[in-house]
Amino acid sequence: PEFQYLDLMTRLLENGDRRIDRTGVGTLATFGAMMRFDLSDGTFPVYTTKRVYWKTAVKEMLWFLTGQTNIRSLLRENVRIWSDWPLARYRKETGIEITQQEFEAQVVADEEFAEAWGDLGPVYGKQWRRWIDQSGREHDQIATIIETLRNNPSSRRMIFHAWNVGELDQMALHPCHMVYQFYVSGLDSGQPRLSLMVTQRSSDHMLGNPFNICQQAALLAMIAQQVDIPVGELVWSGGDVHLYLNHVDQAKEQLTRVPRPFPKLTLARKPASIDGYRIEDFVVTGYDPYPPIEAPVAV
Ligand code: THF
Repeated sequence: PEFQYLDLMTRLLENGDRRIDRTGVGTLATFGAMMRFDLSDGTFPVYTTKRVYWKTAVKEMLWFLTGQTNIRSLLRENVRIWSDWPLARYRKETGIEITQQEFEAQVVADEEFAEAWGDLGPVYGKQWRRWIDQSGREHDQIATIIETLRNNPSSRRMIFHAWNVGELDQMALHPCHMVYQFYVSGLDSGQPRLSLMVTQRSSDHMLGNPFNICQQAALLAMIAQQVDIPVGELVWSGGDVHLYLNHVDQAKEQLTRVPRPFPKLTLARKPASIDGYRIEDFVVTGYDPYPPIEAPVAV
């Protein structure tokens, strides 16, 4: 189960470096942490000590994979985790007092409004599928990974990256999970396993990490299925790992709970390409979480 996650939470509570962050909320932080999840038996690392809305997290991953950067397509899937940033910008630039719900309704109803106010700039999806280099050429980094896994699986260059330096200032938020690196073990023994290491520069331990871990496991499952290599490990590496000060009580509550076994993931069918997955394809069994814990997101 999720002892690594809970241990890291304890470390933040007991020894976290108290600091003021970009959002002004304040955090308890540590620098440099790693968690490893063996997923080779079908384990899906959805934490159990609070209910994690894994479908929302996987829908976000599917949205990244479409290459889209507008919250409109997320809202149509009822995913509201990215609304705070465009909403803050709208309020600031127009001075109009509007509730989150009203703003979201208008983004869904009005395409022009969505184009003007719902776009997050060249965030994850754009960089993953349509990174533009200095000559103007587009790079589909996901397609390249899949091709390399099929043709040269011992490559040390199976990486995709979202930290496009020249475009950072146009992004609503700089990428948190930045580098995705793939590795195939067991090639010589004929028992290959596909692993993924994610390097994350900044990690909100209470809200973001539970989402990120399960969506990264979902990505690994999809790519493994596409290239016909069984899943190995998810290795997660964090830079500034932090607990927001307004999540401390929630963290203490969560630490009183004894974790249960992780659920299992199976993919219901094999789509023709990485672009063919839908949320219905993710079949999760044996998820038995404790109740949700509400925590406000720092914008
Ligand atoms: N900014 C901050 N401060 N924390 C983050 O986790 C974060 N992200 C994304 C971008 N910026 C971030 C947004 N991802 C929730 C979950 C993930 C988010 C943002 C918010 C959240 O509020 N989750 C609640 C409710 C879920 C729901 O309503 O469906 C939860 O209890 O899990 C890290 O990628």
